[in-house]
Amino acid sequence: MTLKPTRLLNVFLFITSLTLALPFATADKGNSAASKKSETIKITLLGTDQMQFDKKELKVSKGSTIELTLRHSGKLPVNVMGHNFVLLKPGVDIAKFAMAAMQAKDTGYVLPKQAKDVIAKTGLVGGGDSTTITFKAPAPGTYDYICTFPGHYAMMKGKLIVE
Ligand SMILES: [Cu+2]
Repeated sequence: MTLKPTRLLNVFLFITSLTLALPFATADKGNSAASKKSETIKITLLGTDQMQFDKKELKVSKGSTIELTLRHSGKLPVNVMGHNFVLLKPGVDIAKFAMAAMQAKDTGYVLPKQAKDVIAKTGLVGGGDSTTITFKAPAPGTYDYICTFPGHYAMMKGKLIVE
């Protein structure tokens, strides 16, 4: 009794697929170890019609990637009660920064020259809108975030803690 040609072909294909799968299995292991190191943390921050962020403190682990969604939970339009999220570099004077940013209506209330003081920022959102940004967690420490819509920073600010 001899094997039929189709059967031989099947055996051959089976062995080939095993050989091909092996290197990929090893590569997969490496990838999952790397992805564990740089986990993505999803945060939803609300801005309200009462000129408030719903969170005054955000905690993330070092090395993580932050996916931050800023959602305006109110109804007021962007020109009346617009909100953004601006994460400042350490040592930046919040009041000075916000006063200068007030002039920047055309660029979402952050002057282009202020980019050097900013780690990450969103655009402005009005009632019902949301926007999402992704950025790398900065070095361990505490960072200020504010809304730079004119007059909001005193009420709308919080701390991002990287640990
Ligand atoms: Cu605001």
